[in-house]
Amino acid sequence: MAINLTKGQKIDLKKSSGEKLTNFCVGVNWGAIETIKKGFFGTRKKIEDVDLDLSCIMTDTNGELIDWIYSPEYNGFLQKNNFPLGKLNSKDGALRHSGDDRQGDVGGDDGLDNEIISVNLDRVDSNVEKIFFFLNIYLNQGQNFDFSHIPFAKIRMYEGTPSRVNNVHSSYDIVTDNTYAGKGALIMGKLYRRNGEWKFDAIGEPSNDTMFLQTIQRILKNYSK
Ligand SMILES: [Ca+2]
Ligand SMILES: [Ca+2]
Repeated sequence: MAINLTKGQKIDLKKSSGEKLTNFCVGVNWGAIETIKKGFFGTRKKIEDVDLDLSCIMTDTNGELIDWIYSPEYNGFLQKNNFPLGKLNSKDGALRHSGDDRQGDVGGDDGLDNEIISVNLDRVDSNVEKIFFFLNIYLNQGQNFDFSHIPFAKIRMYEGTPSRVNNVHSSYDIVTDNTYAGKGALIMGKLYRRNGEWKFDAIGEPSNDTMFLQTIQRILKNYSK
């Protein structure tokens, strides 16, 4: 049975068989906003793209940023402002992002996650103490919505690949939780080492950050030390 995560819940990374869970995916599944417009010539469907960005950062025992995964789509801006450029793989090769999805599912839930970070805990650099996962809505010009407007948005940890879900370990539903209404960013949770084992803490802190750089600052200030 998959665990329904709640804010602040700490869980062991164990399979139902009791074995350690070391290879898994952290994925987010969401839909575009589809509305039916009634007009003089009948009804038509309006589709508004929803660009969620799943990212993560890694910190060391001092809480300092030592690695990151976020979209290279923002590199023009990042370069101009002297921030580290976006990339889809961690330096140690332990975490890999499936790539940027800028629309969300159209025509209903396809059952697959739109952005996925694959994790192999056995390959994580020994200097990495914590791995934080977070989610931001990227709003194009003229767009104005928050988590509560998205038809569905679910985060889960599962065994499998970006295109195949074998076994769901845990999940949480963003849009049906009132905590996330009016918010466009979310610190989902962290993987952390404790006595030689990896554990997961479902932080679940929403915010109004309009860019992922603000969310990174928030994590480094409040959670990484
Ligand atoms: Ca995206
Ligand atoms: Ca999907």
